[in-house]
Amino acid sequence: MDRCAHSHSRRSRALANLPTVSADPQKELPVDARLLALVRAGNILQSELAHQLGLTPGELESSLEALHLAGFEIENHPMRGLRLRSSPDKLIGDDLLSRMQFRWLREITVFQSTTSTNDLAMQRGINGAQGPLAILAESQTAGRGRFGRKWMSAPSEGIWLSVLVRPDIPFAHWSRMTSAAGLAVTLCLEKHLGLQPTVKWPNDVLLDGKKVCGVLVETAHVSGSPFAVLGVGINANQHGFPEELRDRATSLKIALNKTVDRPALAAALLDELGQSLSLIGGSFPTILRELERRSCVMNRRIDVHSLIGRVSGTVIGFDQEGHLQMLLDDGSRQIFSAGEVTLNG
Ligand code: BT5
Repeated sequence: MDRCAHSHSRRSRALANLPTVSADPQKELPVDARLLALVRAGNILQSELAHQLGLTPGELESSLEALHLAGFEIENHPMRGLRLRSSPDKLIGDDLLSRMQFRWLREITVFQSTTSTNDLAMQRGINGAQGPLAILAESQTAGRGRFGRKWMSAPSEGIWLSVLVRPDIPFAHWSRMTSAAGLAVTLCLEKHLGLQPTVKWPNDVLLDGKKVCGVLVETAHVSGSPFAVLGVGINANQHGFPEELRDRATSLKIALNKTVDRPALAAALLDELGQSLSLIGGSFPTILRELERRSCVMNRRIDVHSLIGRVSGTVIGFDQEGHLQMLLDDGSRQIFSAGEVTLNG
């Protein structure tokens, strides 16, 4: 049974009690998201804050109280006014909204625990949700990768999220979303954390040759209406991995030797995903160019394991859909739309 996050708050409209927050570009942001954005931006007098939010002093007090209960430290200086001093290491919809620059999602839902955020987003798509919407979870009990493989989702140490989208481009181009998501993660880690990740086709983001992120794009058609669920898992604050993953997996904390601010990272990632997804139509060559620069398989000798078996060769590029172009050892050229890559040499 899925449990929604942060059900300890006192008021009905408290950020913690409502797992789903509206980010609909047509509507104003929820009041707690606007409040957080204002007190994060710098000091603001309580009266000015109430005025900007359209709240009575009593309503503002109760908002501040709810945020305090949710773990936000907002200091109130008698002269300078209110300022956000710290926020909790929890993923909270209003907090994410308050940090995002782009309003491209209609809603964000955060679950404390679920089977898989991809399952939930799939279900929303099947039920007819238009999206775009994002579903995050602090913990997944059945996180999955491709081909039904298991994705280890350490509770409260990663970013486990899925986005439901119905891209306005021909279905034949939808596989571009895997490339778009890989680039979004990579740019996010570069810009936000100063890291230099590489992308291992088709769906891994690596740091120091180890996997820090996996992408799982799933599509479905219901009543003739297709949708896609774009699942992204980022290892953020794990300080180690079980034996079977130790030599293949890493986390941002391991790479940086410090704890990562997950809410800030999640918001930056959602922004980057929105930007990348907006380029999968006519601007897809831009994504490809950026990906090629960051690809750890480009011009490399690799083995590809796919439906046709295992072949060896050299990567010569990516085609206009982001598929892998290879020069095989027998001199022939081949394009792969899916498969598992092993680097050689
Ligand atoms: C992937 O599959 O890399 C896609 C992972 C997508 C996970 C996200 S989390 C949010 C959303 N909800 C879900 O249920 N899934 C998505 P694949 O390329 O098949 O890689 C799976 C393999 O990666 C496993 O067989 C392990 O070897 C390895 N692995 C498992 N957990 C890992 C982790 N936390 N970090 C690094 N490697 C891992």
